[in-house]
Amino acid sequence: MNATAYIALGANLGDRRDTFVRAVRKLTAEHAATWRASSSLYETSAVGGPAGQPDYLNAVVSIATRLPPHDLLDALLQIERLHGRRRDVRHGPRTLDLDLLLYDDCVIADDRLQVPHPRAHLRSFVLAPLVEIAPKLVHPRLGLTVTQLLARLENAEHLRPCAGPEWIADATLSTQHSALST
Ligand code: PH2
Ligand code: MG
Ligand code: MG
Repeated sequence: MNATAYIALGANLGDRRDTFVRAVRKLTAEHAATWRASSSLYETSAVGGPAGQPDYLNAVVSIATRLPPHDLLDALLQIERLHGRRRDVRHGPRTLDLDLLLYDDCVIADDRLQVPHPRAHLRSFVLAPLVEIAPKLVHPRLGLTVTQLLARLENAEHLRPCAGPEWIADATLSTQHSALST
């Protein structure tokens, strides 16, 4: 049975948009996942971490997947590594961050994985794209919709929309092409 998962994408190094496209393409091509929806791309100032970091590109996508949550986490970490992700400085600049935000209405808290993502409800660069694709989605731990959570945010970071949801077309099209050619 397929689960619905919501994944946040973030990057502030390299060709951020191209990285997003290739990451979604990889996830859907190789990891038993089907793309469902994607938000617009937003440019945001870095929150936390060392001062003077480049701006982030942020987005959220939803997928249907047969992977159990921990296997999906492994797939996301593997794709981060493929894009040269290093984990030396907390909240330091990164080529690619793939955060599992929600997995159906599961609540998971173990030493590897926390779902819903523990900071998702605090960050407008996560909530605003999530509201764009699933405004009625309920946060299973807090019992509020993502729209309500976004409205409650104080000091929300400013988001600059910089591409509509069609950025993903490159990723899904290529998945279809590669499916045809194999
Ligand atoms: N991710 C972080 C830390 N800070 N700031 C922005 N604007 N966007 C992010 O995705 C982000 C961040 C840790 O994952
Ligand atoms: Mg993150
Ligand atoms: Mg992360």
